[in-house]
Amino acid sequence: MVSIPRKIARLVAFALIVSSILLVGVNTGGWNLRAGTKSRVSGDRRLVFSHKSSKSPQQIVEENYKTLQEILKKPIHEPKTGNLVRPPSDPNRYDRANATMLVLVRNRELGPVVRTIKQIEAKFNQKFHYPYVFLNEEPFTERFKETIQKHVSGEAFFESIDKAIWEQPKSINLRKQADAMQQLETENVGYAKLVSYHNMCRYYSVNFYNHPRLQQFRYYWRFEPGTDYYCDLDYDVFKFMQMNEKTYGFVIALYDVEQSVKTLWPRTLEFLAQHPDYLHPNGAYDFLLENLQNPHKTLTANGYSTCHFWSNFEIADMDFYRSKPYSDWVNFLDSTGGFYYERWGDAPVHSVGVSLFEDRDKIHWFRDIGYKHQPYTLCSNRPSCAGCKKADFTYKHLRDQNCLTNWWNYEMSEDQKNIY
Ligand SMILES: Nc1nc2c(ncn2[C@@H]2O[C@H](COP(=O)(O)OP(=O)(O)O)[C@@H](O)[C@H]2O)c(=O)[nH]1
Ligand SMILES: [Mg+2]
Repeated sequence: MVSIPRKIARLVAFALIVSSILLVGVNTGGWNLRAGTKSRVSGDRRLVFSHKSSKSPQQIVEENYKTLQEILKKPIHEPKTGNLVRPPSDPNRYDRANATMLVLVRNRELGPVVRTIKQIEAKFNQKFHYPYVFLNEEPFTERFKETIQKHVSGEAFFESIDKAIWEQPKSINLRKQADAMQQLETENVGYAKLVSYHNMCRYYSVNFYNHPRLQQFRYYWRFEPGTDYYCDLDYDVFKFMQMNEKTYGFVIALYDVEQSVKTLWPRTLEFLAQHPDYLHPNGAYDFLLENLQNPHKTLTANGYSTCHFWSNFEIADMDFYRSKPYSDWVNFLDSTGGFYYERWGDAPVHSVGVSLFEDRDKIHWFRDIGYKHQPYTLCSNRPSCAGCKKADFTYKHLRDQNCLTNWWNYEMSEDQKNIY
């Protein structure tokens, strides 16, 4: 047995104490939660992470990375659900799911967005002709619209975002915000002082699914300019979500910059104390509470592992965001100003929301979609994936950012693990 370095052991102990204090504060709500067990509802009322390890965080990083590589090296093809909908012979007469491709983008990102659209079309959408929704707080230029039209097979909607919804609320205390942004910058948090980035994170967390154009849609595939898609998809991923009752689909799972989400979890616990009935009995609590691989992150984020699904690719059901638990929660979060006094990202917000309020079996890891957003790539061993290095997640010094193995170890059922 290797002993944990003393400094880290102290941090872990402190984290446990802090989180217990927080938990005691909210455990009067009387909800039932499992604690590290796989039973649906346990008699234990504490929202705690109960897994222990005698290994050091560094050893866990290495072990988890090795596990990730082993998983990715295993040859796979498609989900073995037996109900995959194949490309129609005439996509123009295809009865599509109620779904859209979705991107928030600036006019100046035309080149990178076209590059990504070409890949999405070649791998998937030329076979199905799903529409696209382009969102922007500025009007799209004619050049942007005309160029896009040449590359999309489905209908394109170019939509403005109401400035009153996009911009930061008047209730934000400007002095407090300036001090907080300065502090974040001192801590090297990216985009600390870029208000537009905070607006973007807030918009994708709290507002996008209420955009008038998106009202007509249920599912969306979010993409970003400059991202890469490597694998052919020969089934309708939206119908896959619908027919298999999936709410949220992702490819990459990571830890976050802990200073950006210091109070996201404490605020969430305050909310849960008022709404314990919103919690799903089969939520992905271990994913949210893990503290073994990066204990300093869980400590700084006051009990939240910072693990999240990387939302720059996601396929999800907006009816979930429109439901009372998620929308009440994000409106509460918004009222605290945390999108501006900290730099809460939409990725942790979507991830915490879906992990608390949805059945974890409805969260799907799309192992067959090879994907890259700098600096992370995820590519399985699939013959129809081309151009990506398989089982090579990122640069060596960033391997500790991998949180997918936690998802695999703590949250995936055997059925989920064997779906490919
Ligand atoms: N319209 C608009 N889109 C934005 C703005 N800021 C970011 N985005 C978009 O939001 C997404 C995330 O931004 P990005 O710069 O890629 O953030 P990162 O991936 O976290 O580094 C991308 O699709 C951007 O094009 C903005 O101020 N206006
Ligand atoms: Mg990006």
